[in-house]
Amino acid sequence: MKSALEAIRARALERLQNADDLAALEEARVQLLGKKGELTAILKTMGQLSPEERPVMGQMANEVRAAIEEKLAARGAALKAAMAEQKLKMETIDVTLPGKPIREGHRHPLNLVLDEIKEIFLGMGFDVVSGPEVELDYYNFEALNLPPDHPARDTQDTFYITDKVLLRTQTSPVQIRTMEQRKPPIRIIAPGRVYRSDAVDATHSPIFHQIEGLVVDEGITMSDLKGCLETVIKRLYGEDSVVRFRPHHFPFTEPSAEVDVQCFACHGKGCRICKGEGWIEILGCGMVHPKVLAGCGLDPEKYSGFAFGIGLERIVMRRFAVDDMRLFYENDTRFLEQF
Ligand code: 2U9
Repeated sequence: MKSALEAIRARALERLQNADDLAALEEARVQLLGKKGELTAILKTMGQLSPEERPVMGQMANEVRAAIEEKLAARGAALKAAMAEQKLKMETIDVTLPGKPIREGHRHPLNLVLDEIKEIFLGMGFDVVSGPEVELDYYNFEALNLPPDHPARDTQDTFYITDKVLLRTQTSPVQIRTMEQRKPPIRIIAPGRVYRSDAVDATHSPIFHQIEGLVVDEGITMSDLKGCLETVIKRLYGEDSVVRFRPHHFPFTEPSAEVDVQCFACHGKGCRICKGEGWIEILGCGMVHPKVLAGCGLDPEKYSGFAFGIGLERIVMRRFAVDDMRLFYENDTRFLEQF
């Protein structure tokens, strides 16, 4: 029996040493120490021993059990430590590895300049307002003193949806709607998309953007118009810009003017950038026609105002020396990521 116990101890210790995970160790524990285990089986035969041998063998069996239990605990602890170390190794982050570059988005050049212009006007006490792109003929033309036979109303230039409904050709209807809704003083800009039935080329698009503005109050004069627009242009193009007002005609303003800024490349001498003119046209403007005020329920004897219109694409093309308007709409990231 002694040699049998010794053999059990030797086999058990070897088996435990070779158990290479916790499941194998648990299986070994059940088989070695459990009710159906070898040690239990041998203890059951103790009754056959002589009374002198019994305590000796009993003590030895206990020693074998203690040795197995000790080995189980030690092997279990070793396996757990190895697992923890393995887990730590797997979770190690190499902070010296180069990161994955994140592709940064870019502001669209039209929005970049529009936001700059909005900031300038907001700083001067203007509100930014918007209105529908699908408009009534009344707001787009009639209320702006464009008679039914005016060339701008030509179906060649305007996208008509029905006789009375169209895609707005300017953002002016927003100003008409504002005058119907608000009492003076009114100081607003109306930026937005407008539509004209033009063929696409480097300088034309059937959809483009305007920023129009309107100021109405008692006692507004041409001096207010000049002072306001000159200030805006100097904020946009630099305080040393030279600005000139040139007489013009619009049906919705009287008098009307176009505003030029002296070419910053040649200082008025004429060059490639200003196409030999020495001046670059920035916007159109004028004193709101009395008929337009009256049509919106404002007494032209009491109120006066000025209005202006800026074509956003043209301004942005010049700012960034873009020579083809189509680049703004094609969403080619090689173009857009330059801004
Ligand atoms: C109301 C009264 C008057 C808006 C104006 C212009 C002059 C103008 C052009 C600029 C370039 C159109 O985009 S463009 O082709 N616009 O020159 N716009 S005055 O006048 C108004 C607007 C609303 C009630």
